[in-house]
Amino acid sequence: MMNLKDSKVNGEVVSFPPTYIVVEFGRDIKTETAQWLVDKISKKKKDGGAELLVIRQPATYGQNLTVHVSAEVDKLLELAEELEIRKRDKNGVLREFTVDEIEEFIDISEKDQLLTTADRQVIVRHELENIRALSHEICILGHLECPLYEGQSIMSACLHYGIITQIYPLHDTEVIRKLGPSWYKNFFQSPPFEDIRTYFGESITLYFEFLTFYTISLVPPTILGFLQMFLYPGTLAVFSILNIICATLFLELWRRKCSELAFIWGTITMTSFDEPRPNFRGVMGVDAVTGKTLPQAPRFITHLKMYCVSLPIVVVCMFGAFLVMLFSFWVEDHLRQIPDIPIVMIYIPSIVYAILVYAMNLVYRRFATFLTEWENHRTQSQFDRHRVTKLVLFEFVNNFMSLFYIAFVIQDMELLRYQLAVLLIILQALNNVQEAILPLLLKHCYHKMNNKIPLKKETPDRRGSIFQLKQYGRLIELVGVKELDPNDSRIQQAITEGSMEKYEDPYDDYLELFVQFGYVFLFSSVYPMAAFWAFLNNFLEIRSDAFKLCCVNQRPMSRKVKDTGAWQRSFQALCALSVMTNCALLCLSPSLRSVAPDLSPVAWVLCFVFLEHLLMGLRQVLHYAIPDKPEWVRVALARNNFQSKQALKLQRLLRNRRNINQSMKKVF
Ligand SMILES: [Ca+2]
Ligand SMILES: [Ca+2]
Repeated sequence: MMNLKDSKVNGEVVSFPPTYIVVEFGRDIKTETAQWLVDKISKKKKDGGAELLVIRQPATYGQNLTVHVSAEVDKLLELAEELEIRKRDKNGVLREFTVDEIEEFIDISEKDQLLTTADRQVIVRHELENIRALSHEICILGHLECPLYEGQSIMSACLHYGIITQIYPLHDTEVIRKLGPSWYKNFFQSPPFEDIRTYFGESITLYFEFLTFYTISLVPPTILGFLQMFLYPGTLAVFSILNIICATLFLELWRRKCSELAFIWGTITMTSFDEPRPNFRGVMGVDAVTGKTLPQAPRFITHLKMYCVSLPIVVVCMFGAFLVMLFSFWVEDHLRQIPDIPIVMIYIPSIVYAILVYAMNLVYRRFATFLTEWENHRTQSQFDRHRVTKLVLFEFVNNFMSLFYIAFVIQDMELLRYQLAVLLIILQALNNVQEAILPLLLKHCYHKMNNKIPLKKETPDRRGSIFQLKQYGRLIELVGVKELDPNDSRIQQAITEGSMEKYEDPYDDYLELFVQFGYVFLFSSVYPMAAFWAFLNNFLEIRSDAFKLCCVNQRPMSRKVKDTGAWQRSFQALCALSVMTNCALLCLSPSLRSVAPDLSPVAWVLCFVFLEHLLMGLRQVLHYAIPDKPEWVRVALARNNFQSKQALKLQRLLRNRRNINQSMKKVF
């Protein structure tokens, strides 16, 4: 697997383990600040450091000061115990790893293979993020304008102030060379989930599990769609109802699958009392659950901020987006009424609207992240959940409101069908090009350009003007930090990957599926072929997203998750809404109306209410009939609980017996 790599520095061989995390500093970092940060990373824990290994990259033109962070195997194992990382022991039982019991997990000679690269990165990243400001450190050294409060994560603060430009893990080229092709070139096998989890971590694996599960779940609606279109055209009502049942079943079964996966991965026990996220602000205090000293902040303030400030703001933003949409329709309507207007003019409002939506999205995203940060959620999963909820509400207005308008205000079903077809066939295909192929082309061009201007290595005797040197970090002399061998392949790799696009979390990929799910199920009674096009796209999506992760983006940070969080709820809300829209569309459809032409409008409304309640009831029944966790997971969880209680009892018993024996000895 991974061996220690040797670097030669000034004749002496420096052995430096594989780089887990690369830290790139800002262009005009001060020497004292850089030294302070590097010391923090390598200092002993009792002095507020992280006890990690640091080595710097030799300065090259155009590159900021960059350091590689790593740790020795023994240190990683020790930290794995501290972080309560769960591993399978030799009997195949998943439990918390401890250094004392290492022989029960793996032979001591193979100890460097126990932790996956994803584990190692999580550990190193965690240690970096947990360098917290001490009580006397009121600002970042050398930067009075960047205040710190006690217990704040120094790395997060530096990222925030731009003192550190990025912190990223490096790809493991050997692993990716094997993993990539078995994943995106393999068209008729499910993705190698276990390998993906080992390399990318739980959060990304869960996305691919979800994508695969959803794609398979699209098969019944696709078949139903074909049957309805070509064999039984008069059965639209039956088709719509079956379609909604399919969607409901898919979401219920996914929940079960999710808890199975979370159990196997050992993440099912994650709670809101877990480790606070690095940006969590609070006064240092004793944690009520673990007794450790961690930042503490009352939860009710977060709730107050969420419901009294964020919620009204989000609603106003949604309303604003809705008004923009209405205005674009209104302008288009007016343009159509002008006689002899060139056809191009009519499309201008839609184009302007599309550009506006794009711009609004960009601004709103930053804003939503800022708001969620301000709400101060304790764990990463809470933060993600609340951020996603805010974003999804806004995206809902942008993506679906115009279709609602066409369906229920203009009531032009031909136009609606045409719009859906364009969105599902052309836009999805274009999106895949933009997602995976375009960045690759750009990267290719960038490299061609870059190769023409070779990176010049700076040698001590060929130093440029002071001005240039200041820019490229040569003047920054770090005490006690060794330098990588200039021929080390990690240097070029860090430079290349540092310029790649970041992949923060699978938010955009989930969003794509969310929007598609809406197109397929919200208006399925108008466009039954939607499921087929979605299926076709997702079949390619599994590959293009895999390709994107392996070849286009920076290696993402591995993250632990136990479920699809806010997405599960968003999909469920969409599913409930699709019951209403489909019932309404059916009650409006001329084919159904022709069955009973004498029915009064009131009777149709009653008909809608009856049908909608019936389906909602059915959804509820399915929800109760299918338990969230499969029986075996519940049994296994109960057994784990029981066993740990027994172990505690046994420990207590042994201790008591020892105490009694000792006191007996004293007596006699
Ligand atoms: Ca796509
Ligand atoms: Ca995607």
